[in-house]
Amino acid sequence: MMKTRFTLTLAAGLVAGVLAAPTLAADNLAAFHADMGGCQNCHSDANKPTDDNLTYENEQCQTCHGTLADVAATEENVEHSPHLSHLPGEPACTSCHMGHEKSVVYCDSCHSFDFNMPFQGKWERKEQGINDLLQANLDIEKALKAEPRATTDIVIIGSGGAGLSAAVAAHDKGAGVIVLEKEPLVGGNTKLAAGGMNAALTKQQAAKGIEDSLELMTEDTMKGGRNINDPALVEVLVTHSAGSVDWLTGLGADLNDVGRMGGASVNRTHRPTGGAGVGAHVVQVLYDNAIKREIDIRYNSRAVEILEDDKGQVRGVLVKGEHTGYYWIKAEAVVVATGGFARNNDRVSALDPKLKGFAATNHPGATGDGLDVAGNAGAAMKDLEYIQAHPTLSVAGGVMVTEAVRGNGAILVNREGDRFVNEITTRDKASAAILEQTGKTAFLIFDDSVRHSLKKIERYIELGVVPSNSSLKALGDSLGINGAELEKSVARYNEFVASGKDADFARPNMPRSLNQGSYYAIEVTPAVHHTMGGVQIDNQGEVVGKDGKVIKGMFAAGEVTGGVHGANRLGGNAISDIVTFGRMAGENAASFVKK
Ligand code: FAD
Ligand code: MEZ
Repeated sequence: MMKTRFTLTLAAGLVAGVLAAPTLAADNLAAFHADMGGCQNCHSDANKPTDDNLTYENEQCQTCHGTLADVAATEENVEHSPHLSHLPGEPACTSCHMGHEKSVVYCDSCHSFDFNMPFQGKWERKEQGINDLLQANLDIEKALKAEPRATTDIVIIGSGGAGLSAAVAAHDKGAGVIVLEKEPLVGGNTKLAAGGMNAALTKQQAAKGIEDSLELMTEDTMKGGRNINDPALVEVLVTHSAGSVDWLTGLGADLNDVGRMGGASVNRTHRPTGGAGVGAHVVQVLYDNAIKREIDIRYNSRAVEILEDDKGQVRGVLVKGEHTGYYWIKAEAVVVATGGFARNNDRVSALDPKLKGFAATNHPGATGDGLDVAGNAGAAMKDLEYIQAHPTLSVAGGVMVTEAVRGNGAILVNREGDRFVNEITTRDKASAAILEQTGKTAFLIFDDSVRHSLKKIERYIELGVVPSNSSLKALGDSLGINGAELEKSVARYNEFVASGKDADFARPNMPRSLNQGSYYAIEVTPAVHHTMGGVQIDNQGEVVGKDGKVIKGMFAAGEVTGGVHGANRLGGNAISDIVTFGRMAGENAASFVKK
C-alpha cells in the first residue's frame, strides 16, 4: 500500500474511542483544549504542571488519544511517522506536543524531513549557557536558601549510556540515585549510536572464530588516538570491554553480530543480530532495567551547579526544572555523565576554528554543560582541542550513515567516479580525504549484498536518502557522478576483492564484491561527531581537580571526560567507554557514599 506523508490528525483520539475529530480553531494545544473543559483538561491543579516529567499531563493526553504504541499502530502506512521512530525509552507526548506554545517535532532536531502536526512550530534551540544562567540570578539564590526538594545518595547528571549504566550499577550496589536529564527524553547521543561497541576476547568473537587480544585492542586504540591517550584509562577500557558486553547481555542486550570499524585490526564491533543500531537497543535495555529498579529519572531537568561544602566535598546539585523552576537535591556524590559538545559549534570552533559552521551528527543536548558544571566545581580539563569529524553525514537527510556500511563492504567514490581513500581508515583521514574532493562531498556506493548484511541500512532507505538503480552507470549519471568511470572503479575494486589485495589504497578488509542485485548511493560529507577531551578522571572514574587532587564525591564518565581516546577516537570505542566507565563510576560512587 502507498505510504502517505506524516500527518497527525486529531482523529488519533478515536484510538481510545473518546474524542471525535474536531476542527482546529486555536493555534496551540492549551487554547484548543480550553474549549473542551479548561485547564483541568490537562492539569490536576489549575495551570500548574505536576512535575518536570509532566506525569499527570501526559496521562491526560493518553486518556483521550491512547499510548504512543496506540497512535503508532494507526500510522503503519505513514512515511516518517515519528510515533514509529527509533527513539528508545517511552518518549512522552509532551516531548513534541507543547501545551502553551507551538509544538515542535523532536525528530526535526536531527533530521530534515517534512512533518506536519497540529499547532506546529519550527525547531529552534534557545538554550542559555550554564555560566549565563548563574549570573546574578535571584531565583537561584531563593532556591538555595530553601530546603532541598529531594534527598538521595547519588545524583547522576545525564541519561545517556554512561548515566544509565552508572544508575543501574550504583543501585545494584545499594545506593539511592536520581538521574537528571535536561532533554524531554532518555538516551542522549547514545540512542543514536549505530555501528557498535568494541570489545576484545568476547564470547561472541569466540563463537565466530575471531582471534583478538587485549594487546591488539590497546595498540589499535593508542595508534588511533595518536598515542596521546592516557594509558591507565585505555587499560580500563580494554580489560573491561568483554565484561561490559557480558554485563549488558546479562541485563538483556543482544550483541551477537560482530563487525569491524575503521582502525581496528580484527572484527570486534558488537551489535544486535542482523546489524541493527546498537545505541537505541542499549539505551532501551538500560532504561528498562532502570525502570524495573524504580530509579527516579527526571526529564526537562538541567543540572546547573554541583554544590560543595567549604572542604570541597560534594553536597548536592542545583537543578533548573523546565516547568517547576530552580531547586536543589541533597546528595553525597555526583556522577557527571553529560556527554560531549559536538552540537555546540561556538564551543567547537573556538577550540578548532577549521570546524566553524560545520553540521554535527549529535543530538541537541550535546552542548558541553558538563564542562562548565564540573569546571565550576573545580574539575581539571584534558585534551579539549581534539574534536572529531565523522566522514559520512548524509547530505540529503542530515542523518549520520554508520561506518558499518563501509565496514560491511561499501566503497567511497568522488564525482569523477573514482575511489580516493582506504574506506576504513581512521575518521580523521577519511574526513580529510572527502573534503579534498570536488564539492567537498563523496558517495557511498554499495549493492544488495551489503544492504542485506546490515539492518540499519533499511532505516536510511526508509528515510529516502538512498537512490538506487540496477545499472551502476545510470545511478552515477543520475547523481552527477561520472557513471562510466564509476563502473570501471567498481569492477577494479571487485578484482581486488577476488585477489584479496587492494593495490590502490591498501584497504585491509574487503568483505564482499559489489555485484549483487541493485546498486545504491548515499551522498555524504563530514560533520562534527565526537569531542575527545573533557573532564579529567583517574582510573577509578574520580574527577581530578585543578590542583591535581581527586574531588571527593565527584565522579565522571563517558564523552564528558577526556583522556580515553587521545586525539582521535576509534569507531565503536565510545559505547565501550561509556558502559565500562559508567558502571565503574556508579559502583565507586556507591562505595564512596557508604563509607
Ligand atoms: P550521551 O549519550 O550524549 O548522554 C548525555 C546526556 O546528558 C544527554 O542526554 C544530555 O541531554 C544530558 N545532559 C547534558 N547536559 C545536561 C545537564 N546540564 N543536565 C542534565 N542532563 C544533561 N560510538 C560507538 O562506540 N559506536 C557507535 O556506533 C556510535 N555511533 C554514533 C552515532 C551517532 C549519530 C553519534 C552522535 C554518536 C555515535 N557514537 C558511537 C558515539 C557515542 O554514541 C557517544 O560518544 C556516547 O553515546 C556518549 O555517551 P554519554 O553517555 O557519555 O553521553
Ligand atoms: O563509534 C562511532 O562513532 C561509530 C561506530 C559510528 C558509526 O559510524 O556507526
